[in-house]
Amino acid sequence: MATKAVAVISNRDSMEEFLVLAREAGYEVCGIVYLRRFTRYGISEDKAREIRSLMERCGAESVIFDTQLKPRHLFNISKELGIEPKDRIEIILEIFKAHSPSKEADLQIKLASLQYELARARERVRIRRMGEQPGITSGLGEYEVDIYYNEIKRNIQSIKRKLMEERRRRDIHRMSREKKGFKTISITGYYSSGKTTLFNALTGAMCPVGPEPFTTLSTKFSTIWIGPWKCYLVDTIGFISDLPPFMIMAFYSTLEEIKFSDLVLLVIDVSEDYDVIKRKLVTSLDILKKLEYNGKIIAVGNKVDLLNNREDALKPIKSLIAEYIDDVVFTSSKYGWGIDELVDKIKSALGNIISIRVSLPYGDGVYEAIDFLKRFSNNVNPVYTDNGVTVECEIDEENLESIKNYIEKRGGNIIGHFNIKAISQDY
Ligand SMILES: Nc1nc2c(ncn2[C@@H]2O[C@H](COP(=O)(O)OP(=O)(O)OP(=O)(O)O)[C@@H](O)[C@H]2O)c(=O)[nH]1
Ligand SMILES: [Mg+2]
Repeated sequence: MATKAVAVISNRDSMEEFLVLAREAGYEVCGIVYLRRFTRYGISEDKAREIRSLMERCGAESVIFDTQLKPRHLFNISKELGIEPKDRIEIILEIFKAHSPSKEADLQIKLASLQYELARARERVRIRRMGEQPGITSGLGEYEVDIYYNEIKRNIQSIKRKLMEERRRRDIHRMSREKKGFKTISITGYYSSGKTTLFNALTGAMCPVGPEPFTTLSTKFSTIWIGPWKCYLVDTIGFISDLPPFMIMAFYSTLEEIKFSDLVLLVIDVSEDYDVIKRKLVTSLDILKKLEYNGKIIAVGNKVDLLNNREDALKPIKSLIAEYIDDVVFTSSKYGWGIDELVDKIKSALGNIISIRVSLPYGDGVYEAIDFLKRFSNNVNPVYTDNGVTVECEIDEENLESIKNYIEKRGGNIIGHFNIKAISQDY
C-alpha cells in the first residue's frame, strides 16, 4: 500500500526524477508544494501552513523533501509540521532497502543508513525526547544518548570490516582475471537507461530488467568473447544525481571496479528531453571522474526506437554527446538495433586485430600449442595436413610477439599475418 505524501520541491529541474524515486519508495504523491529557499531555521511559517493545509486537503500522512535536510532544519520542520518529514536521502535508502539483492548490497545499504543516522542522531534524539514522535530513542537521557550514538559507531565499524573482506575477495578475483588476459568492459549510466537490456543483448543472458529505478543493485557480470578478446562484461548499478559524498562512498564502492576497466560503455537514454540528457551526461562523466576512471568511453545512445523523426531528433543529441565523448553508437537494446555496430566499436577500442597463419610440425606439444593459441583467439580451427598442422586465427596485435616466440620454440612458424582492416578494404 502506497503512503500518501505531500512532496516539497525545491529543485524543479529534477522534479520528475524525484517523483519517480518517491513512487518507487512507496509514496503516492497527492500534492506538491514548491519551496524557493530554506530559511535559517528551515521553512517559513507560511510555508509550513501551506504544507499542513495541503496535507489535510489530500489526506497525506507523510511529507517528503526532494533535497537533503540539514539536521537543524529537520528538527525545526518536524516541530512546525508536527510530523517528521523524509528527505531525499531517506527516500533513496528506502528504495535500496526494498531492492537489495546481495550480501554486499545489504552491507552497503546498512552502512549508508547508519552513517546518515549517525550524522543526525543527536537531533533525532532531541526531537523524539520532546515526545512528538515515538521511536526507539524516545525518553532517553543524555547518558543513553551517548550509548545510542556509540552503538551506531560500533555497528559502522563492524560493517566496514565485513565490507573490507568482501573487497579483498573482489581484488583477488580481479587480479586472477587480469592474469588470464581478460579485458574488463563496464556498462555504466543512469538508472533505467537500459544498461541491463544492453548487457543482455551483448551476452544473450537473461538478467531482470524493469522500468523502476535500481533494478540492478549489485554489479553483475558475464564472460564473453569479443573478437580475439575474452571480456569480462560488467553490468552496474545506475547513477543518480545529487548523492551526498557519504552515499557515493557507500553505494558506489560496488562501482569501484570501474576504475580498472579497459573500456566503459556509457548508456544514455536518448528518448528523454534534451536538457535531461545533457544533465545526466554531465553527471555521469562527473561520477566516472570521481571513480578515477580515465580510460576510453563509448557513448551508447539507447532507446532510439522511441524517437519520432529519428534522424532529426538525433542531430542535436549527436552534437551534444560529441562535445564530451568521441565515440558514439545509437542503439535500441530492446530490439537489438545497432548492437553489431557497437561490437565493432568495442573491438576498435580494445586494440588492433590481426589475422595470423601458424604452421606447426607434428610432434610432442602440438595440442598444447593449439590450446595456447586458444587463449588468444576465439576462432582457432586447426587443419591437419601431411606436413603438419596449420591454424588461421585472429589475435590482438599486441600478442603477436609472445605467440611468435612460443610457436618458434616449438619448431613452428607464423607464415603470414595481415591486418584485418586492410583485408576488408581489399574486398
Ligand atoms: N523502448 C525501449 N525501451 C528500452 C530500451 N532499453 C531498455 N528499455 C526499457 O527501459 C527500462 C529500463 O531498462 P533496464 O535495462 O532495466 O535499465 P537499467 O539501466 O539496467 O536500469 P537500473 O538497473 O535500474 O539502473 C526497461 O523497461 C526496458 O525494457 C530500448 O532500447 N528501447
Ligand atoms: Mg540494470
